[in-house]
Amino acid sequence: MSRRNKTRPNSDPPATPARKKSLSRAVTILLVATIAVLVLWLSRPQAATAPQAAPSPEPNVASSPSTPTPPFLPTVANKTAAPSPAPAGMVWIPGGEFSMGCNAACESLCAAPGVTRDAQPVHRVYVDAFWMDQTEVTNEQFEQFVRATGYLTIAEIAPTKEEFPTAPPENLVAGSTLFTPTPGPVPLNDMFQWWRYEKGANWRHPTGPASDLNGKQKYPVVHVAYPDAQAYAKWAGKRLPTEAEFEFAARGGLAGKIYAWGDELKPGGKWMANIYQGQFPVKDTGEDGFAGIAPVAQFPPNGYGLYDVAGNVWEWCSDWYRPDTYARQQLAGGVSRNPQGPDSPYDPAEPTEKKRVHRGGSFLCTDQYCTRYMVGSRGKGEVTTASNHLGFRCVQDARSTAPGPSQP
Ligand SMILES: [Ca+2]
Ligand SMILES: [Cu+2]
Repeated sequence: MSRRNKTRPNSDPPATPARKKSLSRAVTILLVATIAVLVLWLSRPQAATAPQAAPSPEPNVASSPSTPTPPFLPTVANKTAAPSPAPAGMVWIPGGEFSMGCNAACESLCAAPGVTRDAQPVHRVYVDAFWMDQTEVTNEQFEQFVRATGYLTIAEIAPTKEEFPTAPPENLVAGSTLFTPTPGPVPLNDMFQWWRYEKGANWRHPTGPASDLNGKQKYPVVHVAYPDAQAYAKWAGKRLPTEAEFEFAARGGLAGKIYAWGDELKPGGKWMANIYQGQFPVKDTGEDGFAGIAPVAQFPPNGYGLYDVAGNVWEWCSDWYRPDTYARQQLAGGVSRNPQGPDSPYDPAEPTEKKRVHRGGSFLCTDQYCTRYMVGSRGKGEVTTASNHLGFRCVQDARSTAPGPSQP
């Protein structure tokens, strides 16, 4: 229910408060709650007898040698060849067994303490083979869907008094969340300094009512809430990826690397993803070639031929978000097969919000604040909340390879 109460996009910053007035408090609550959850996990009887401990409640896992960190093991990809020619714009992801998550190496790179803690511990996961869109869904692809169906996204529909009885009437306007640079340096503890609810912002008007899609056909579609992404996927004969599918695919056959391409942020001095340079959130210097969002596929693809699995825009996954999902899987033991996520959402920072997983990070990710362009890290967002740095891509099961109508 957060989108009308001056929501913010729930992903890029480390915390996910949806309401402005509770923001700073929520950040504090998030940190405290995250630690509390970990403490609770450790105090569970199962945890005490588990062969491998749940994530440490210590503030700094990296510097705590007594905490066993499960190692990354090699990725064992299936050998099965693609059963048919690839549907247009999709690549074959062979599936297989891999080590999913982040270890202390991710944590130590992030300037926002604890932000990647929900991606621990590293645990073993198996996913079946599938097809995956090579790129994020673009404006021109989304437009085909809207033309064919007349679909209206959530950001285009004014909310009603019935839905939000306590919202002041002036807030009951269609719109979405928009990043706006600050005039000067600000403390990074209040993300409402750079996020605002923009009346009239939606996928056709990505930076507000005065903006349009001219020249942006190949840019990822943004301002899509979860049901919007789902509706597109269904129309295209596809579905949204699970979080495990996304990570298996994003790792591109590598194992335990910090980034989708390796362990070095800029191999040979070359930027590998559209992220943020310059002082956040004042000025994006665009050193990687793009200040702000970029057209899809401007950086080298990963090992499976996927573009922009890091940076550019966050991408919806189908799993509900919980910070302890991996800890639970670890405690269950063995290899987690085709995990679909928990049965219900829970984010201690905003316990009433229903959030699903975001993956990949965005053009706003920076080591000054949020390094979740790292391949094992996780994001999250309330399902009706969209923003100008959140998009999606689809997958298709190996057995149903009928090409959807959306791929020209
Ligand atoms: Ca950039
Ligand atoms: Cu980020």
